[in-house]
Amino acid sequence: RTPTAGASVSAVDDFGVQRQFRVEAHDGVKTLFDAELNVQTYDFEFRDPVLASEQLPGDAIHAGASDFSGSAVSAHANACEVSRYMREVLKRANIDNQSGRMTSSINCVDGSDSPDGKQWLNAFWNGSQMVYGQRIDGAADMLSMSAALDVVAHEMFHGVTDKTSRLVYAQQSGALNESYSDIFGIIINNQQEPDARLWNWALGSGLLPGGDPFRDLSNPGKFGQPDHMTNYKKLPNTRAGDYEGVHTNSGIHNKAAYNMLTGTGSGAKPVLKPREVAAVFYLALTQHLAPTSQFRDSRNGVLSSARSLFRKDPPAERELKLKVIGDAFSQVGVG
Ligand code: ASN
Ligand code: ZN
Repeated sequence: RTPTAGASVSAVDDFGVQRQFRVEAHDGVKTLFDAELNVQTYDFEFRDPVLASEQLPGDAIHAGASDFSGSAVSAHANACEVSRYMREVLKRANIDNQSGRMTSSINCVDGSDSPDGKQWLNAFWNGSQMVYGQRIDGAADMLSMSAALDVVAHEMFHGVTDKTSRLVYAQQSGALNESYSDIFGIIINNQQEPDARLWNWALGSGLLPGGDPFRDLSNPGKFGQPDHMTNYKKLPNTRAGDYEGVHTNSGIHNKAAYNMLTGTGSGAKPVLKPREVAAVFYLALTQHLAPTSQFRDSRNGVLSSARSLFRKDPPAERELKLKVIGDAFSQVGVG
């Protein structure tokens, strides 16, 4: 018997992009598990994870001579990418900050939600792992909701929020919970482009039939979200009301993040680097917010984080950064 060992492999993801990722190899069988990052991906084989009779995460994914499916590659490679961003940029060791296992399940369906019991255009963090549905266009054409890195990062940051501030998933704290996930989703998805004015601000591009995304941080109104407190939607605090519109009112806080990332003061270029914005939001989320925090608390937490992170900057630079942040929130009516 040969011992299990890490191996780097290359395969095509659900968007048709060649990805490199690590697996465990044993006697010619590869398993979708990166032991170094502690990221593992499972197949739920078109069962409904909400049913009491079904047990997540499902089956480990193996490949011999044949390749891994595009859906499996997407979920695994994207989770590994978020793990690396957490480690390298945020100095966080995975979702639990203790290098704990990060688990994803693909091919999940919602039997009650989809007529064929197979198509389920959503993804969620269930309190301990990521769960992904998929789009099915015909017999063989399938796209996992894990294909989009921004969606994967969004779900994984629900895990980070769960382990840190524990923002209650209703009303303003719930909209903050949603917005922090959107913000890290977009920042991680655009990490290769240093100038945020050139970013793709849409979340979930290419996932839905027709390819339309579902939110846009630069233009929340495009998907029916408010971008200012004067248009805060007072939906009922019920499941049907999305708990007072946590996926709607998040647009206000998302737009503040967009303003922060693109704000130039009176200069020619954005004042804050994306990694600086990531750092101040991360510090705010993990150190300054609490379960019942409101939009105003996020503004104060982000400003406090910026004051401590930029304390060694020349005073004029620090003041400019703080002004861009304050203005970003004031422009959406969070004063
Ligand atoms: N995709 C949705 C989200 O992460 C599902 C949910 O948990 N409401 O917000
Ligand atoms: Zn969410």
